[in-house]
Amino acid sequence: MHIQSLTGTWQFREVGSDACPEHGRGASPEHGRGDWSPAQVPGSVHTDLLALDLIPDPFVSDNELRVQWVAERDWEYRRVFQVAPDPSAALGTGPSAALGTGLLAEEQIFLVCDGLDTLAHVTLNGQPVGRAENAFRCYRWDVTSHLAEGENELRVTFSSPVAHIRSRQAEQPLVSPTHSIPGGPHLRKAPCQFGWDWGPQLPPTGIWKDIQLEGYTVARLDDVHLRQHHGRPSSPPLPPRRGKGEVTVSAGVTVERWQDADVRAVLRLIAPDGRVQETEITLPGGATTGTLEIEVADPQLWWPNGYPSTPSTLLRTSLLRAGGAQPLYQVEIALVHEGTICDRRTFQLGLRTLELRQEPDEFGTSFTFVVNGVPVFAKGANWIPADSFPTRISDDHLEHLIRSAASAHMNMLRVWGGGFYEEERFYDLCDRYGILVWQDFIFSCSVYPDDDAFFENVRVEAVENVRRLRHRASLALWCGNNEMEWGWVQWGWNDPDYLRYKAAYDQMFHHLLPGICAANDSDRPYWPSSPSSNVPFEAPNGVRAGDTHDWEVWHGNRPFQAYREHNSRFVSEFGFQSLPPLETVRTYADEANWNMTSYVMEHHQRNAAGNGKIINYMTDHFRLPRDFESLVYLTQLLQAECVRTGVEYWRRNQRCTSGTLYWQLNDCWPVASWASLDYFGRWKALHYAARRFYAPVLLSVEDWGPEVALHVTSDLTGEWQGTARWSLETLGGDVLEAGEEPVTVPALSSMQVCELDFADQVSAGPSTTLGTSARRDVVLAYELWQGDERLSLGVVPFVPTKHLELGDPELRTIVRETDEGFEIEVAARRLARFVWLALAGIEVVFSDNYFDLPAGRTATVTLPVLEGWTAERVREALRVRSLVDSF
Ligand code: BMA
Repeated sequence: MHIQSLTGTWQFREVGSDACPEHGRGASPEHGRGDWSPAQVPGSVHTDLLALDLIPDPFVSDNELRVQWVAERDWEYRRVFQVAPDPSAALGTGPSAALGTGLLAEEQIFLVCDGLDTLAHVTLNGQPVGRAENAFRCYRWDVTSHLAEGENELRVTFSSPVAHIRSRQAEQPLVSPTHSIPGGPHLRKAPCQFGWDWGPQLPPTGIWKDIQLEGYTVARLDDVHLRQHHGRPSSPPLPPRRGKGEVTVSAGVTVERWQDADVRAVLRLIAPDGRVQETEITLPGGATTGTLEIEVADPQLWWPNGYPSTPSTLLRTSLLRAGGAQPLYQVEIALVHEGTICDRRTFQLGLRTLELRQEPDEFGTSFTFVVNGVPVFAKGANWIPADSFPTRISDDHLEHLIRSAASAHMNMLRVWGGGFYEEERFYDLCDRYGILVWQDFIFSCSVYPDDDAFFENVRVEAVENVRRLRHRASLALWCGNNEMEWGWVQWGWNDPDYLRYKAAYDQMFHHLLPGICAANDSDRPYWPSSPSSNVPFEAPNGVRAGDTHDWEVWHGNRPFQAYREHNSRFVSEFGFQSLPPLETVRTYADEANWNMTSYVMEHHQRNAAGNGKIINYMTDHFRLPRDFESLVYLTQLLQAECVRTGVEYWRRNQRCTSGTLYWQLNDCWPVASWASLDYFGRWKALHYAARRFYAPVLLSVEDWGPEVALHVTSDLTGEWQGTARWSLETLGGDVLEAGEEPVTVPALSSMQVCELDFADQVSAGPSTTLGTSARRDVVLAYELWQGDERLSLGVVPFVPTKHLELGDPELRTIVRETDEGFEIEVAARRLARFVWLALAGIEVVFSDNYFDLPAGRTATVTLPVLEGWTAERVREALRVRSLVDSF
């Protein structure tokens, strides 16, 4: 086997219809048509033009509108490369020359394009090689007869995705989301790139994944199916296992052959501690399939983040996690012929069992992920593409996002169907950090074509992606699409003209895709749509079975408390928008536009009426802000409070509900949105709140006016014991009544600790001890303790926060340097709501932020080591504010 990578520096130019006979259309001449310029592969036209300063940054101001032409034109990429004549005659010393050495000596040479986005026509040395029309497929073309010794020229011509969907849409109008360029469903390309209610209309064009030449002579590995069998008899051909806890890894290999020679398939398993186990089989001449298996010595199980955990691990994980810690095995499969490796693949494997438990119960039918026999409450969020131009997402940024999810105690992300199947590095990180992946197939909020060619295109895409990802420990579920079953049932798509598309929907999501999953990944559950009840077209968003998207709050304008009327089995979407942090706003709007209703701020808000909704909810909760920075802060508090209200309720209600994935984790550009991490990865208030409301042991308060109930919810796999303390106190700290309760919570459960009725003290009527004005000066403060460690601290007011008589809390801080970084102690003389810490001149993630601090309490916040920083410098740079400073 020889591989010659073709990634790196290419050239590109704009072309006219003549250059792209397959999908061609005209292009106007003013943007350097005809001139070749340097390009990067993987990359895109937008990022290449940006690098050359030929377009303004589309994420700044309303520049998006100024670069619309880019996706409306056709573009051509070319690369001239050398291929060495034979193994003994390497050309030069450059990396590509060295890699190319020997390629021509192989009998079969393929051009392998892992991702072409999207409508591409490929030629090698002027001869057509192939066409691509699906950004989610890998294209593999035989170029043996096209490749020449010495210089070769590869050209990839892309026709405009926008022109394509426009003309297809004119012929065959299909439903697509209101915020998108109409017609997106006609093209197998990330739907949100045509625009979404949080995303710009900037569909990229280009070679967006690896591209390489692969040469073989004897055989290659066509497919490898890794499976694991845990401590139970498995179906033949695997022999029964001896006892519980034993794990066998099997690898089904399929080989493509050009010679009938005997080949050996070798399976190597490298344990997390480096121990190697190896086995092999011989595939005699002509044989194309075989199965290898290894019984894993002392198997170490993979677990979702936070599992299994006990009270002692709880205290250790309360620190910000520095890196993933899941035990991962490396698997290597090699195909060997006469001592030479013909082909080789490597995989990262986590050992675990996984099941989606759906059993009848008093609430309907359960929907619970069970890993290694332990029912897991899914805590997480929805994942969207991390950049409108995905090829520029750095490894560090991607890891920051996944690590941030894990730091907030998340154990599941849903790769939403409006983006794309993610790259290997995404799943590598999810494996490492213990993040389960709910994987949608890429269909969202639309009606899709029903013709055979479209179905065949999707079939190949689905088989490829299922086979690519099925070995992943993190992969928990295949889901047909986003919100399309709901669309058919409730969004008025049932027009008689559309019946044929409904039949196609039924065929695609209830037959074709589940069939592909069953045939290629029978170890993983398939779910028809999100949301769905699993009974076609029956109550897709119903609360008795399956998952739900709860948009009553936000889209339906209902108050936050309305979540408590929604007894879902699994909430896979719900959420609330906020503005991104000021530093992020600064990247797209200059100070003159720092106003919620300015043109630029509205341009960076894609949900019609979104800003109005935020202000509307704000008037329910907070006083109107004194300046723009305070506005940003308040929008983030609202978002955090909203999602907290939902999650705390559903975690309390975990006998019924088995998971919450809020909408959405991240952003693809700087914008007002539902994300808790903004485009740059900055933590909004919601992300800090998630770190509290997703904590393994949670004290939450069910508040219905003067009556409240304290609950403790535990995800620990063992019993938890501790103490809940509460006090009814004035904002200045005078305690009116206080109490404490010892708490013992059984594993994986939630329980009410106590019910408190403060009607005599705080009800609105005239007979109360405290009059109306006093209710504005009193809160319930609560704390949860494990031994002498305080796990959480919070407050519940009895009036809307806007009516609290907050005064200056006189916040005082002490900064200390520690072995692990810095420690900041914050103390309040009066109640401080939503204490907000920042360091001027540096971006940091604190261990906690935007938290409540009742009078007389101290909170300790930690910071990692900051290169070149001393305690003195932290002290000087520290900014501490709270709610009272916002109005
Ligand atoms: C959900 C998602 C997205 C959308 C979000 C916010 O329904 O599936 O389509 O962006 O709501 O409206």
